[in-house]
Amino acid sequence: MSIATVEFSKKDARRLSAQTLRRVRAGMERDGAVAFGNLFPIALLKKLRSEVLRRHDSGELREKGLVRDIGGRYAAVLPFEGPFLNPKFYANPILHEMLGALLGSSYCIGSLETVIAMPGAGRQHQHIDGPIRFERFVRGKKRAFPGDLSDLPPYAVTLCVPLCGVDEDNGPTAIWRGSHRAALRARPPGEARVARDYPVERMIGPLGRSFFFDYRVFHGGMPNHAREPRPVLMFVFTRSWFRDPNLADVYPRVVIARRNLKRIPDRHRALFMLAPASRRALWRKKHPLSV
Ligand SMILES: O=C(O)CCC(=O)C(=O)O
Repeated sequence: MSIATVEFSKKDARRLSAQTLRRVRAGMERDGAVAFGNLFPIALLKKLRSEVLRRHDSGELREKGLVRDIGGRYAAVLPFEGPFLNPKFYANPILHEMLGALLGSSYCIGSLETVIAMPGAGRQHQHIDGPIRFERFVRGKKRAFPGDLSDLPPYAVTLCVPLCGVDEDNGPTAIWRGSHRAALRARPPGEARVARDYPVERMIGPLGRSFFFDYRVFHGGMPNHAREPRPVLMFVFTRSWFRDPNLADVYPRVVIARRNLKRIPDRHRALFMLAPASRRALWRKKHPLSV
């Protein structure tokens, strides 16, 4: 058994079948991850890759968007500009049908990052993204929520889009299949326990393969032994109320200029609700009636 792969065809571009949606939901429930073939056209992926590598090569990504840089692997927020403003990317209808089936009707973009594993990057620690724990602090002691949150439906899903072919050598993302079901226990398992109880799968494949993973699934980047950097996109979608605590000090999490936001069709605008350009600014301008 391994993580399910759904291959999309031209037929799916019109409407996903109920059976495909069921496969996606079942795969996310069972493994906390599902892989896709042909979600995006290769020509678009090549444009996204050029844009990311241009910003990487010029140093601009690190200078302006750096979120973390550990062991030769860095993550940076990307602006919705150039090819990232193409609706075939951010408003891909197949993608949104699947997201609706997982996150309900009111989700939004949580962030758009690229993670670049440089040649020589080491193994990243196993982790989950953005846990919800509902802890309490009572008389100086942290108390975990005693109930079992394992059955919660997903509150955030990442679409990982590798911008190159990924093999065992150049730093695939490893996913511990099914571990999302253990992540929100009152006592979450440690690294050794996860490795013992859940099978690991390295997400390899040619350019064009992408995958969803539940925010709660244990995962981590593997070493890059190749000579080229390995860029992936981490396109995060969250229920509208969720904010990733790991990005607490990152502002903005969603970067889009006001003039570009105006070009986004109305039906997609809510996706960008976390961008500062979408927010109503209060107490900023002098009110006409104030003295
Ligand atoms: O580099 C990867 O494959 C995974 C990156 C990741 O999970 C992270 O940076 O949090």
